[in-house]
Amino acid sequence: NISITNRKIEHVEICLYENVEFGSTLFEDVTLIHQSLPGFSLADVSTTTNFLGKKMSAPIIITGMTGGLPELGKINETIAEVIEELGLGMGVGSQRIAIEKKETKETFSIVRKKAPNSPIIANLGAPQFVKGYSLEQVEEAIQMIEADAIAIHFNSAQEVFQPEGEPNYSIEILYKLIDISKSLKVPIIIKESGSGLSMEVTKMFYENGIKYFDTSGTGGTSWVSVEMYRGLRRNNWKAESAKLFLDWGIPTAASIVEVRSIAQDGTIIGSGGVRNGLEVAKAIALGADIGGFALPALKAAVKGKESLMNFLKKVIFELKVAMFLSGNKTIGELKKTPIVIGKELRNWLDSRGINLSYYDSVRKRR
Ligand code: FMN
Repeated sequence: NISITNRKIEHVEICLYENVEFGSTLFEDVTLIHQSLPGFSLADVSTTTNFLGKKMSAPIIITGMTGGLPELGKINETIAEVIEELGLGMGVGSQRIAIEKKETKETFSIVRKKAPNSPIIANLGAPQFVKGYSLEQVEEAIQMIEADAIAIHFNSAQEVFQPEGEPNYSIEILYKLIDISKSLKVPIIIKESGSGLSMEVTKMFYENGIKYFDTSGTGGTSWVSVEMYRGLRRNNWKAESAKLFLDWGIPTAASIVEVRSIAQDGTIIGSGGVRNGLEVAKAIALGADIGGFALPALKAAVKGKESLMNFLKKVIFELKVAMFLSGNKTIGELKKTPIVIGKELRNWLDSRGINLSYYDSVRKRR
């Protein structure tokens, strides 16, 4: 049986060298309205935002990916240095490895050392809560990096196709997380990992006081595909079925609408296939508070600090241009900006019983 450390290296290697992006975000169905006379100059656009009690220069985070081995700790370190310098935020990858092997803690705690002032998000997997994880492990993960929040990732589609996966997603996870959330000083973020959060799942948590969500919808990294590549290498019979589910899930734009229509007062990270600053602007106009990137940040970070810095500066520039051209000086204004919703996304809303004009008032009321 492959060890958890080898698996992590293989995941990163596959994400870097294979095509792992499938499906659509449906961001192509979101259009911001051009305003010929914005009434201010590009330099006046302000992207500052508050997130988890901290001020950020732009509503952008790198979502949790890695840690657990020296090479992976190095990736965390690079991301931390860059986001601290730019005034953004980040998550770390699943900290299960550091809870089980204490000697790997440093590959996570380096993040807080390099980013003392930025919002940092801890990470554990939902299936661990069926196997005995409780408040103790959650507090350990948070303390390890002095986190401002902890993301609990849901990855049922990955578990199904992972050759050694354990797709056990009993309802006990819900009860445990609600219970744990009541004793924590920082919020729990309910996070998908590429298949998108639905209204139904959002409701389970939101009605019980958990108010942070990370959509991680389809259109970006497909974990079904990552496990398919691993399965093909091992001649695992499940790999063939994985092909059928490569784009399984809720497109990111649809997931943002689903989550916001329930969590009207919640904080939403729009992620999954977000690839540029224009898409961050679209995510926010549609109902998200923050845009999240994983794969493109990994690809840039392995090339070094400057490469990631340049990528994120480009994203911030594109966000500013989208705000300028749509006449929005602040992120607060962007949340209320008019949008046009195209056919497929409109059809998604219709089929899900979300009334378009009702939703328009929901997304703007924030
Ligand atoms: N999500 C987690 O919540 N925990 C993880 O440990 C984790 N590991 C990841 C490792 C890699 C190499 C990548 C690419 C993603 C990982 N993710 C993990 C999922 C991302 O946070 C994100 O939700 C997903 O990749 C979709 O975003 P993207 O399309 O921008 O990559």
